[in-house]
Parts: sequence; C-alpha cells; structure tokens
Amino acid sequence: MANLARHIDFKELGDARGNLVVMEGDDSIPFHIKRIYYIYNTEQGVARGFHAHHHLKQVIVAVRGRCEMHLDNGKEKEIVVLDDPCKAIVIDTMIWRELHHFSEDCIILCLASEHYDESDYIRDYDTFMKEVSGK
Ligand code: T46
Repeated sequence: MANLARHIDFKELGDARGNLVVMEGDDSIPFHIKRIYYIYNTEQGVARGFHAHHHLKQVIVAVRGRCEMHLDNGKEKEIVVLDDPCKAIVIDTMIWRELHHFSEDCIILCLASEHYDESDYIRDYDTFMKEVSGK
C-alpha cells in the first residue's frame, strides 16, 4: 500500500461540555504554521485541488463531515478518507492532491507551512509528472 500521507492522531480533550482538540505548531504540527484556511459549503459533486506544491507542506483535517483526498507522487496513488476531527494528514511537497466527495456539512481545516504564493502551485498534471520524474 502506498504511504503518501503521514497520519497524526490528536488527543481529544473532551469533558461533559463537549470536545476540544489542540494543534500546536512545531510540536504536534511538524512545522511552523504560517497560514490557516478552511474550506466549507463545497457544492455537491464538486472536486477541488488538482495541483501540487513545490515547497508548501500542509496538515489537513476534516473538522466536520467527510471528504476523500486523492494523493499521487507520480509513482503511486493513494486515497485517504478524512472524516475524523482527531485525525489529520501531513501532505509533503510535490504531492498531487485532489479533494472529492465532500459531504454537505464538510469543513476542511488546513494548516500551512508557508504564506500563500501562487508561484508555488503546479496546476498542470503533465508539468507535475515531468518535474517529479526529473525530466
Ligand atoms: C490545497 C487544497 C487542500 C488565496 O488567495 N489564499 C490562500 O491561502 C488560498 C488557499 C487560496 N487563495 C485563493 C486562490 C484562488 O483564487 O483562493 C482561491 C481558491 O483557491 P484554490 O483554487 O487553490 O482552492 P483549492 O481548494 O483547489 O486548494 C486549496 C489550496 O489552495 C491548496 O494549497 O492543498 O486547498
């Protein structure tokens, strides 16, 4: 089986009032967090992503609902289901990612190692394949 994403299990600090999960930069998150964004209200049937990053690393977690993350390093492919607010994945550099099958209530939280930089994106799959295979 491919292992394109590292998995992080967060401790759920729940009590009688409800649940609480902590993510700390340079600790349970394996980099200094420079940016946080979240994706929600994704229309049914819509897929997102379809790119890779040269330098960006991200931790991604479905804090509500469910979606599928399709990962590809140019040699192997893997599908990871995100459906647990206590379980995140770390996506390294040069991994093609697509997000599919969002549930209506899905909220995806993304912690990023870099500020937003469009020039870090590889949005064309053929270009990604050439770069990742060193051609
Ligand atoms: C990723 C997946 C999981 C910004 O201006 N700043 C930002 O920090 C981000 C993330 C996006 N944008 C702009 C760029 C586009 O005009 O917001 C628009 C939507 O972004 P994009 O089409 O890249 O969204 P997704 O959901 O396809 O991809 C995003 C992240 O860009 C990407 O790094 O891994 O979520």
